[in-house]
Amino acid sequence: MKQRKKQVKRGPAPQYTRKEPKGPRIIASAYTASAVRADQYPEGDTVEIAFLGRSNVGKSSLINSLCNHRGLALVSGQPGKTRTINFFSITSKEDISDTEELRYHWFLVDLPGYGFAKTDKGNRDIWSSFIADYILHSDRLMLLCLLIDGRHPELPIDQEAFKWLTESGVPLQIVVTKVDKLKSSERQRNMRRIKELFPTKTAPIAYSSLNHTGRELLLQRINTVIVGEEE
Ligand SMILES: Nc1nc2c(ncn2[C@@H]2O[C@H](COP(=O)(O)OP(=O)(O)O)[C@@H](O)[C@H]2O)c(=O)[nH]1
Ligand SMILES: [Mg+2]
Repeated sequence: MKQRKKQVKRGPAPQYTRKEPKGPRIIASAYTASAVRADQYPEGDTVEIAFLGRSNVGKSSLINSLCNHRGLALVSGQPGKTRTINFFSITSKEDISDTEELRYHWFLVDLPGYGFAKTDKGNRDIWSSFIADYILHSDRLMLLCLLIDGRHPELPIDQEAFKWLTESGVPLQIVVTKVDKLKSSERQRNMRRIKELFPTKTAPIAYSSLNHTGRELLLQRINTVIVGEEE
């Protein structure tokens, strides 16, 4: 008996599009300049988002994770090596519909880590004066991300830095690093503690450069600032 061929109804062909993350994302990043004085800052009116934290807090790793660019900022076992302000030119994009996207150009500013230079004198500055100069005088600085190690919420040097920054009036975002190293209960406890010790307008963002936890949240926050949607 001749077998009747089963008729197979085909649905629409699958769309082989590359799945992209939701929200704004960085599509280009490149080192642009290093500076220790104001006359070495890049010229123009490009807005800046700066990153600051204790040496070894995980700042370089976070910058590489955020930009999805391995090796952009140097990840180093030698804390305190980077002693200049480094500017990275960034292009980020945001889809506003299936056919329209917006692109933003900004500088990511990598500030030298503090808490490294030790002197015998009691009145040691927590960071070099050129970092303070930059924070106080850059009128293009829209947001400073202060990085706090998730394992060490209570370091006096971070609290000193926070106090100084709060008094300077710069808009702050606390980013809690290395959260993959914490057990869930410890992570919750430390996040709560950091929220108490470092009160800011927006909640601290938990970040892991190992698995990119927090990346979308931080990119969203940066985008809000760049677009000027914050009051
Ligand atoms: N497990 C883990 N390790 C990290 C993370 N971020 C940084 N590290 C490690 O912490 C050390 C210091 O990181 P680095 O990015 O150089 O810190 P920086 O001195 O603040 O720039 C390096 O050994 C990194 O591999 C993270 O999110 N998770
Ligand atoms: Mg570094």
